[in-house]
Amino acid sequence: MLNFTQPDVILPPTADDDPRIGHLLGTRLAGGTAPRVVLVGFPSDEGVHRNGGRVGAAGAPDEIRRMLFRLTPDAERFEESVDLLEHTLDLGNIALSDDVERDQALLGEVLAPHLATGSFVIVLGGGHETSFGHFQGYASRDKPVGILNWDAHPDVRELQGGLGHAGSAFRQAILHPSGACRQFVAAGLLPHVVARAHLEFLAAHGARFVWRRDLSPARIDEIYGSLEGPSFVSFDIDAVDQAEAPGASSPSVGGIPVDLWLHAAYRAGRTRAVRSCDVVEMNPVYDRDNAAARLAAATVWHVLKGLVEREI
Ligand SMILES: [Mn+2]
Repeated sequence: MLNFTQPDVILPPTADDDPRIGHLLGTRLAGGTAPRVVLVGFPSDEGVHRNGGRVGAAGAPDEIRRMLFRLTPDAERFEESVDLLEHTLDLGNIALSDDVERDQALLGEVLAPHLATGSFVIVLGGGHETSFGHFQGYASRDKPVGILNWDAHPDVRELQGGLGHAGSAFRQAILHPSGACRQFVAAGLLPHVVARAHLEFLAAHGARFVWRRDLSPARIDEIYGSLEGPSFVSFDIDAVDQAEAPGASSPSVGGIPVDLWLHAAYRAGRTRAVRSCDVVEMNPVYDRDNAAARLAAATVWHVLKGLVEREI
């Protein structure tokens, strides 16, 4: 049974000559036509708990919305940006059970029909267990998919007692019996927080990784250019340096600077192969002055900017 809760977010002030995103979303959706973009919250952190991390990411979807709804449409491409927002459907947050496997299957069920009709899907997580549910939106319909994960860690850790968690999402996708995961790239890795065994796992499965120190705008473009087919992109906020994203389940020092991160978000929207994305591991409990929530909101904003500029 699918259940959604409506976001608990007070809309910001708005004005005709200074409209804000929260007032534009979904205002021109017509019955029978697929939304151009679908937003959905996955308020889960049980996978973080299982992984021994700091819980709190379950509160992220509404904190991200709170910051996103205050932003303006893209001032550089105003009309097109407004049009995209007016055709964006916010489904709210999926009502979860804290049974991670069941919740992930539920997320897959919610996403599959939207992915099938060609809406661009943006999932607001949740811990990184969000991404295995996201993957099921493809795998449950036998749709092969590539995955690009922006993260300090590759998240291919072993299961614990046969159970998945926030650190195992991509091991589960890569080993999934459907074979639906046909490409995996982890980008932004930090050698001081990555187990060598996980790099060996990637190599053994034909997956690629890129260290954070090797990233530049050109390298990021090249990574997007290497996507071989329909793909989803995962944005783990812990890939960004802790100074700029203090509200993360598992923060890291030496992470990606904000300008490169937002470029990666923009390219996700711009790149035709990319069909969906998720923003995960934002943790409001540890955030300072909403810095990580604002960063997560700006991540979504840059994906939307890229969508406006996407060449069809
Ligand atoms: Mn992660």
